[in-house]
Amino acid sequence: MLTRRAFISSAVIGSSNALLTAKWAFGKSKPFERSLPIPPLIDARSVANKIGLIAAEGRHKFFPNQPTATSGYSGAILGPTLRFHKGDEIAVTVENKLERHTTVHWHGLLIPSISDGGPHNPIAPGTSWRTTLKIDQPESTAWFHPHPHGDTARQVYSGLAGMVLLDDGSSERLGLPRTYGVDDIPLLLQERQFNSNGSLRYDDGPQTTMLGARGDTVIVNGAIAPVARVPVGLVRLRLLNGSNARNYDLSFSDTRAFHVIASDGGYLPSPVRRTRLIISPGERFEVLVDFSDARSVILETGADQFIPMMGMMSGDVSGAAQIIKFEPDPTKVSKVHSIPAKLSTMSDIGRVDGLRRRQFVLNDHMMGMMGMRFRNRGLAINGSPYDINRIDTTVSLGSSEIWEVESGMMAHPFHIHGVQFRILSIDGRRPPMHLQGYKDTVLVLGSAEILVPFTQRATREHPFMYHCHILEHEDAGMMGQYVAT
Ligand SMILES: [Cu+2]
Repeated sequence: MLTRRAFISSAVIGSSNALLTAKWAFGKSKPFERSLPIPPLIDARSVANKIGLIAAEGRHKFFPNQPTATSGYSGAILGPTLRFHKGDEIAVTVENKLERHTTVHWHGLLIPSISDGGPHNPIAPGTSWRTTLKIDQPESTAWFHPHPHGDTARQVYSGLAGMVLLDDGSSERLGLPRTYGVDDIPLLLQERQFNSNGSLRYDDGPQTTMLGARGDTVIVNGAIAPVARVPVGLVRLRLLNGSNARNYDLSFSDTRAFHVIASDGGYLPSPVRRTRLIISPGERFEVLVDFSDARSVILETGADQFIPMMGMMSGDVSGAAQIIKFEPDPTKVSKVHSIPAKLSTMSDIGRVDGLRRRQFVLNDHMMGMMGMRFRNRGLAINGSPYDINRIDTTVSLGSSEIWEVESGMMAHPFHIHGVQFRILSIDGRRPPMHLQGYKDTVLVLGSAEILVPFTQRATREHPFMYHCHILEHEDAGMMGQYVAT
């Protein structure tokens, strides 16, 4: 088990000054023993663009000799990584062998809502769902996960999630690392809590609804404290935060810099040098890390500084942690040693005056409970908790709008289905460079203005969702529905 610094207590959570000094003081080092599991890759073209997934329960070994009950797609936990090529049509069949309804949402894909697995496309236990995904968007890292009405958090927590690599040939053209699992490594980050018998612990109480399910253990591709043997040279990490609620504040133990090359929707115009990177639930970033010095290094996270204070945290959760160790292996030949100066020709945002503006206020529990601002209690958007039978917003297909999103007391990762947007401002200021590319999820603490092009059809029968990607918030009502016709 990962140990945590004992002094991260509810008293310091929320106090950024205390966190800044406390952030780097780790407890005893972790036993990085287990090799990083790499989910099997299915290149859709190698199977005639026909993909079959089976959602089922399984048993996965987080701990030696102590299997844990989990769920996965065609395996005990998580799913295969799927590579889809631009221009192809992928026929997907999902068989539900779970004992509850599920769906499969293609997070980040630009597909019509009828093809997507939102709450309106449930798959009953023992049945199958067929869909066709027409891939027509830039190369990027997306993912898939359940999105059933009211049951998303538990299903993702139990292990249902997988990565999608959209491929348009750019990696080859740009000379980026692209050998899956060798120098192009998927890192699906999640936070879990375990009972002493090794079973996954999920508390049902109001604290979980309020703050989302959190834990004291970070898992990477389903493994605790793994070690990745990487080539001596440049390596690409595809970071996906698949946690229910936890934000990671990533950096390397030797404070080395790395380059962010892509956000949710694809490549940035040019690499952005960083030493820290915050990634919230639902977000993806691709980074290039230079292991040419052949030195081992650990990817770490600071404590989640976006948890509200008020002493609500019980236990030592979402604290600073060491996540994964990288051990460069001189016998692995690295093909890539230089970072391209230019990655994409992303268009300027252009004129935004005259565009329709809408406001979305994310009402969180604390305000609702105190009855300070809204009539209804609990989690909602613009005062209305999610109703599967109510359309909240209607946009015109082909138009662009500016959405102004305002948080409540805590930070919420706001996600919109079926779009890739651009962030115009965060709290009135231009976003940092690595957040200026295409996004489908933005962490909002305060306010954000986003420019959203609606290119995918969503009907009344199959509306798209917009919601907080803290999965317990989504399940409890911080979600709305929009139609694009
Ligand atoms: Cu939220």
